[in-house]
Amino acid sequence: KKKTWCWDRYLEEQKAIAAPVKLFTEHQTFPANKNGFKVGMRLEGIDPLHPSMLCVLSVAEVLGYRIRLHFDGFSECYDFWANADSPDIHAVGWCTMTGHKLQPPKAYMEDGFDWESYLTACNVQAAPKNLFKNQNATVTPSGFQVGMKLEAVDRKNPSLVCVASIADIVGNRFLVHFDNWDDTYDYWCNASSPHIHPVGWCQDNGRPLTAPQGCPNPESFSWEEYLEETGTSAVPGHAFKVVHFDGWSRKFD
Ligand code: MLY
Repeated sequence: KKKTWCWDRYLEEQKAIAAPVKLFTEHQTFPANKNGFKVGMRLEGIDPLHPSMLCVLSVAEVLGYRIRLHFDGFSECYDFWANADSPDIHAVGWCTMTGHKLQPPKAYMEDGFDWESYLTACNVQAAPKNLFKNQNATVTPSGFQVGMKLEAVDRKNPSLVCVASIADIVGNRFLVHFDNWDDTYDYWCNASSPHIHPVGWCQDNGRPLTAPQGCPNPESFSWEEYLEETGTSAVPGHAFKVVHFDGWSRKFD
């Protein structure tokens, strides 16, 4: 007779112990509705597959400290899970307040969308502002400005370090975008991310730098020329918070 799998026997066989429950925060332990989000509430949030876009979302499911978010008007197959304190979600009105474009529900793509009439028409509630824990991270990382260039790991192709730009800044995080690539490669990180480096890092470390897509001579890419051509500047070296080893160039500081 086939025995069913169970933790006790598995741990015994593996001569392993379970990580003690006390190591976990209460949010990581057992499902209990410890967050105030309720199914049906509306909010604004980053699309994980297009991190440059903020979209109209609704809470589809609540499980412990996790919430399943749904893109209004789109298939459930795009739903995703987030922690209730995720920095990727914001209260209704946040986009307008911060000058971000909000991607409306599918049916509202053509005609104008506004939250007030939408909430009334659908007879639904906006998630109350006090549920969003991330709104006080307002300290802008010093030195980073939208449009500045850097060298960044392509997290979908982690062996590549590529020519990238700062595409957006929110609180202490910024959006890394790869020059001439679509936004599906974009990611949000902060100044202490291990995935980002100052202009000149690849050269100083004898590693190949992936030039922008469509660059006529990717082999002979030169930062000096590229910055000049695009009228942009490099993120200053001192803005990066990752520990730099002795001997790494600071020529762009
Ligand atoms: N093999 C992939 C590599 C894409 C790399 C994109 N990075 C640089 C943002 C392709 O050519 O589609």
